[in-house]
Amino acid sequence: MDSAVAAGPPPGPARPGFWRSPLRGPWLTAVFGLILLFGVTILFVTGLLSYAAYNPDLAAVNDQTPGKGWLGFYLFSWPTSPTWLYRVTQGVHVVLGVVLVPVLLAKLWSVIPKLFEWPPVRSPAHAVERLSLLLLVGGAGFEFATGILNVQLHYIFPGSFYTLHFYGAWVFIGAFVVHVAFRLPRALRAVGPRLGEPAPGTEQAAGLVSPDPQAPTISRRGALGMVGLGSFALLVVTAGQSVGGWFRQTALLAPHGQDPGSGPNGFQINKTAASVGIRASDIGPAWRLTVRGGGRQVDLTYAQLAAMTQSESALPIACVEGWSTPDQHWSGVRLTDLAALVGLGTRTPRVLVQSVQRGGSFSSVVLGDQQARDHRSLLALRVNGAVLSHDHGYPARVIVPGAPGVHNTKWVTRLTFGEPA
Ligand SMILES: Nc1nc2c(c(=O)[nH]1)N[C@H]1C(S)=C(S)[C@@H](COP(=O)(O)O)O[C@H]1N2
Ligand SMILES: [Mo]
Repeated sequence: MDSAVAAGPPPGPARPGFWRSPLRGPWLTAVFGLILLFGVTILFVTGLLSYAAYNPDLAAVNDQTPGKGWLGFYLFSWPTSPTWLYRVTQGVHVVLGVVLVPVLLAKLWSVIPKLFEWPPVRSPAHAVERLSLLLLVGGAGFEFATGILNVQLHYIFPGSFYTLHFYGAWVFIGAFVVHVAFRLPRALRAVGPRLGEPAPGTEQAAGLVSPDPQAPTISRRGALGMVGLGSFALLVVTAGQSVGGWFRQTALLAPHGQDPGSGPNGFQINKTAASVGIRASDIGPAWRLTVRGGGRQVDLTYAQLAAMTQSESALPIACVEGWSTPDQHWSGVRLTDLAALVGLGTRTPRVLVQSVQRGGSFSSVVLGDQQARDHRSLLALRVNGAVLSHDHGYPARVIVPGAPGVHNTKWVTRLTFGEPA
């Protein structure tokens, strides 16, 4: 090893003179790092919230990450108010994730010379540090890549996206915390005392500054501005799908398109009836709603359901993919009124909701007591004054306040109150 060190790094990226950008230095790296510290913290918290919102502890049909063990220590029952709760937490998660991509790439670019550090391993402590960097960089790449593929390509990892993104998040955040603990003091020194000027004496120490820089073609502030502009451009072309309504037209990167159609049913459709194999016979005159609970069962035709008291709720749909709709005006039968049919009205318990759809991870879901009991929770028959379209869940769909879109099961045929016990 000693002779290898004495001989110096091999030709190529391990030589200090190989990297010649005059922009690299502790200040630029620290600014990107501090932005990521703030952004990643928000991503992590909103990501954990999203997992909690799925009611994973209620039932196997809800939990897509079995075996979470004590990683689920923080779970709580997701509130139904404010009605826009998940719309905001998940909109922030997805939009921020997209907007931070240029910052992440710029941060990685700014520290590339360190990737080729020579010798690769100096001591056991150095080996541990480099391994943690592998988890940090690999974890960041993995989380951003799986997240973006999911929102853009609409579940290319059937069923396993949650598992990958969830466990990936814990690995990444572990490495992130270690990294921040070691580097935060240095980063703060590099941006102080005055933002915009590298603090004297810190440049060489960090090993980021080229010993043989090329002439600059842009200033560091200019480079920062370019990255900011990139992030801003991404914000402008993605945020519209989280805001929904008119703003959807601005969401040029929205995977489901900018125009969800017009009329009362003219809002985003997650999966069309055809795409999940709903047959005309499933939702034709033979369709029944079965309500079970407390040892009783009631079967209702569409006409009987429509003859019950119809209640109204203005509620959004907010998908895990980050898109959402503004409030739609739903009308239908309250879940508490349906529970009352089997004698459970006053203390409506959790409910297993099942659709006519065969298979597919969203064909059934368990709603918590707080969701089933909320007077705004409906089995909706109509939206914005019209009968539900086939694609929005005709003859009947669930709509609950504050929850992820996945809780709003379409083409419902069975409600089992108190299940699983
Ligand atoms: N049966 C069934 N219900 C479902 C789904 C599904 O695939 N099948 N998708 C869910 C998801 S993930 C969302 S975001 C909402 C979207 O409702 P929309 O298509 O009416 O906008 O429906 C939910 N209900
Ligand atoms: Mo969704």
